[in-house]
Amino acid sequence: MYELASKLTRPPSLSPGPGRENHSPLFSVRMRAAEGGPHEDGGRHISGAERIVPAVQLNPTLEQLLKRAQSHERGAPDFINLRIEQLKPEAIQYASTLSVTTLTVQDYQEGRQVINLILEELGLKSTVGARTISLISNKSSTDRGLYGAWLLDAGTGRLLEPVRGVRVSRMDLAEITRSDLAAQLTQFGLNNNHVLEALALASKVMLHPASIAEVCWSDDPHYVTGYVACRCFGYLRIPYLKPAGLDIGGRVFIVRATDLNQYLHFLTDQPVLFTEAAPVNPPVNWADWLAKTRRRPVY
Ligand code: WAQ
Ligand code: MG
Repeated sequence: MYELASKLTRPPSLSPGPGRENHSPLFSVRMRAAEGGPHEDGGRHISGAERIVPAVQLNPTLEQLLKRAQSHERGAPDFINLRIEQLKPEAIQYASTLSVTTLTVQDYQEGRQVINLILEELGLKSTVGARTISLISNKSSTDRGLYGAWLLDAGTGRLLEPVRGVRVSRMDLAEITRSDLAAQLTQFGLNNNHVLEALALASKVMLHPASIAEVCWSDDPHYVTGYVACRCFGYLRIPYLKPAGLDIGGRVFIVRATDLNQYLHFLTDQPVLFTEAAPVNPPVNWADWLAKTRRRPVY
């Protein structure tokens, strides 16, 4: 009786969609691991992950994340931070992931060139693309503590604070979305954690109107695929963005002028659960894709 009454009185705008009919509390679970001490003391980043799960999933999730931290190809961490926080139900934002398209390229030099071309399609100056690529590829030993993303001002091409990088946090795929995406990605042999997690991260970043584009490639030595993401073209995977074996990767968010504190708060604190998945498209040669794409200057 009580259940029924509460359902009838819930305003229509708050009615649960797919993946959110379960009202048990959700928890943000975060893991970050480093070698040579904590990140903030200059430790070298090994691994990090973000999950949002119901209480019954806490134990298995913690076990998975601990195992991941301890079996990473980047090395053996001597610092592992695991953090659990219950989320307020009304604070959670529900959203759809970006569509996924793989643009095939021959090698990483061509891949980086394609990033430049896509950023120019968005109306960005060519210096912005060049700066973005040089920031990630020249990530240096003085950036040892950097385990987040750089913010690059689209207008001035300058780095915004915090120079040490911002960590996007409190986002995950709902179970229904994870299985939907897994089924779609499997068709193209792409069903792996790197793709699922990067897609959740990029989709969260693009929910904020100040985000124009994100460029990323992995710091895992043998994961050479990266992406450029934006609202209009979605998540564009590029199979080669660095030579194999290199442990340098990173993220740059290209942003328009905005209230920086509010932007950082959204990226780090706003919980976002993806309860819908946009399509995963078949791979396409980058030049064919570009020829069919209408220029979308958003900046
Ligand atoms: N927030 C901000 N920056 C982050 C975060 C985060 N939560 N996680 C990682 N980074 C930054 C950090 O500087 C890392 O060094 C860098 O990104 C790379 O992180 O479609 O695996 O976790 O096939 O190594 C992309 C392609 C994979 C996936 C990206 O990144 C696909 C990847 P990694
Ligand atoms: Mg990594």
